[in-house]
Amino acid sequence: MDTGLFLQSLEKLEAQNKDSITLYNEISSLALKCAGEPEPSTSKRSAYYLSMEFLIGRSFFNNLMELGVLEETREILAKKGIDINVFEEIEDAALGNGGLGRLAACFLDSAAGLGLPLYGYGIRYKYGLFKQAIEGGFQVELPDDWQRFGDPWSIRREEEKRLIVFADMEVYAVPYDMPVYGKRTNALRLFQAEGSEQAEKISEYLYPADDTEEGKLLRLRQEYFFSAAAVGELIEKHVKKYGRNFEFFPDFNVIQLNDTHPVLAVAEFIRILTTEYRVNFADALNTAKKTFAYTNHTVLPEALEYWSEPLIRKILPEISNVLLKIHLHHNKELEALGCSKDEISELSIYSARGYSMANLAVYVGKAVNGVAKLHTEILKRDLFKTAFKYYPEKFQNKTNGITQRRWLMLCNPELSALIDKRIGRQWREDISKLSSLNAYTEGAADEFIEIKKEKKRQLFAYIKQHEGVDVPENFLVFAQVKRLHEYKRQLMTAFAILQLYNGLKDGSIKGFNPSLFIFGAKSAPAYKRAKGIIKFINEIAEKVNSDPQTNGLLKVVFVQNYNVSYAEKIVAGSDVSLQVSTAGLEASGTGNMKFMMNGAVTCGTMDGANIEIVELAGRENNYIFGALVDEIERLKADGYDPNKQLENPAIKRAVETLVDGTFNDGGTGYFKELYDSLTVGASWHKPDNYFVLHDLTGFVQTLLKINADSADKKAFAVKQLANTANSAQFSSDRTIKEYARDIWNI
Ligand code: 26V
Repeated sequence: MDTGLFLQSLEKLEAQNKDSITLYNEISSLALKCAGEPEPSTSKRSAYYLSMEFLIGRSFFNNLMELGVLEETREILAKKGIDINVFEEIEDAALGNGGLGRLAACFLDSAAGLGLPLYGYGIRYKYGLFKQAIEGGFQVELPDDWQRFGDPWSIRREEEKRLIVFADMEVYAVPYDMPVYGKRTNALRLFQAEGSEQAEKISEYLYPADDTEEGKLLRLRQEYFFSAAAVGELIEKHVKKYGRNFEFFPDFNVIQLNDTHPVLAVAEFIRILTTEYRVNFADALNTAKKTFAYTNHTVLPEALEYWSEPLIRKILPEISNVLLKIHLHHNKELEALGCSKDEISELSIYSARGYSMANLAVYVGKAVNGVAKLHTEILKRDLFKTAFKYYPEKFQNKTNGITQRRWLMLCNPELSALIDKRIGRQWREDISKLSSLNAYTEGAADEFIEIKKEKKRQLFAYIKQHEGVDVPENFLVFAQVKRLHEYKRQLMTAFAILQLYNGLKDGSIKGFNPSLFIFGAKSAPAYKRAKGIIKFINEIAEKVNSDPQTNGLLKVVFVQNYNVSYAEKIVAGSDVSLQVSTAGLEASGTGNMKFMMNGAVTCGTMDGANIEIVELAGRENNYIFGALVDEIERLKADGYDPNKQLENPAIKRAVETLVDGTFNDGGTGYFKELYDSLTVGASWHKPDNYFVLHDLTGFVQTLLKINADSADKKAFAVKQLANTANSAQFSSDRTIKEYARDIWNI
């Protein structure tokens, strides 16, 4: 970065009579110019991260921070009479749904921060994840036209566009590079589809509904589109530099598949080698096996991808041929390994359900990793049990992480300054140093309390402005912010709040400290139950917040349009992080890590990375409840009957509000359906599939325990600070170092 040039030019910048969007674009463009182009890799091997989603959030503040000019920019603008915070109106780039996409963004940040050559490849969606409004308690989806403010952080590479060929159309993939700043400048390369009107549809929307034939086809086109563009480009670069010596390709390139969405890259790779360069199939497959690695992000069966053969054949006949060849080759290999018939059909890439992207990824991937210790164990024990039997050497764990630059330094400069004061600034370069803070959890507690108060003030002001809800400063803050899904059990939190409310009203709960529950979540547009849960929470919020008998003690707010920027405020201003998924189902979670780093205690189940969080920060500094994985498995085997739980009057009272007229779902039938899902089940699942009622009582008791413990402000702050002090392990710097060492060899 030419800092001098940037600051000089900024001083000279004419700011009068310009609106904030114009200024935003001018300052960003200036920074981009002064920072210089993304650097080509100087190390032998580079890693490429293929992902359908990159949830980068707002670039402006983060990039200026990474470039080391955020504070100076703030000051220069202030002299001109401009508050830098006006740029908070600039939209987030929400090119992702949740954890998987945000993880990809954190990884890019960490690799650049560590000076490692990692490049992202994805899709430049015209519309990111929908913007959510809450109207009458219901989720309303609005298009997210994120580029309407301009896109000053992207560089269009017209000359590097590639033609992607489908049987029925040809599409240009035009790269846009977003620089990723750190110790070195890497790039996120997003492809935009251009050509005919039909072609452009490919990069129009993130995750188009895939419940129609048309939607599925579009999704398949998206997956192939960016995978083929990425792989085509890497092969072309290799040939230009090293000729057709593809056996050396893996010496220079490693491709990480972020879940199965980019797995067609494998088939495209083999297609190009065998048809365009006449490499024989077995050699091409062998090269692929040394090039690709696969990360699994969920064990939920409904999220595992299968592509029907006729669908693939219809638009990608050559890919279909390659897939069939891989499948046959694989089967032969399995026979040679001595697999039984059943094992072969289990591992098969092709079956009656179509092509299994996961089986293909496991077969070709040189490494297969889960995203937290428990998750990886479940992969080995359950989902990929047989594959693990035959290819144990492939399986690895890589516990997720988050970048401390955005999730601590940027969103919580106050806490960062406290850390500087106590342990010096080295942690900013080497996050492992953060553990020295353990010596000051007592000594710095008072100061921490003041900082938490300030972060709450900031959060409450924002909530007041955006949701119109007033929260007094003394409230303890519980937050559950994440995608809306039954397995994450926002519904359980809703019932727990009702139990607290009932207890406060009938006087059975005494000495309760004022508490706020924050929810933030988007539901997939077609996911009826999730939408019902949003409405239910909003009905509860309305009742609780308007009850003068209790609203000095208990408040509930569902924030609209939860996104990266909102998250930055919520993680810094909360006291308690709610991570209450059914054990075994949350692969890792990464929100849990953000809260921990900002000094919130975790109230959660033994699931995903929660296990590692309490292992490191101490069980005594967190609040664990609920059934363990084994117990869930036993309950399933023994026949769990949630109706027994309804014999408990407190549970019954909370649950029956779904059907007893207490709340109104506006005639949608949402609430009755939720009630039925818990009590009678549906054709595709048993009642209370996620054990909400089973864990509810323990959850309420734990919430009350936290509430009581929080009365001793100092002791509680010590617990919170212990979480910050032990959070270095959850930096994505650590995760990226592990990928670089164990999988990428960069
Ligand atoms: C996708 C779908 C789509 C169909 C309906 C049900 C369903 C449920 C879950 C998913 C998620 C797919 C992958 C994913 O986003 N996994 C998340 O990855 C994060 C980063 O590794 C991890 O922290 C989260 O625990 C995991 O849910």
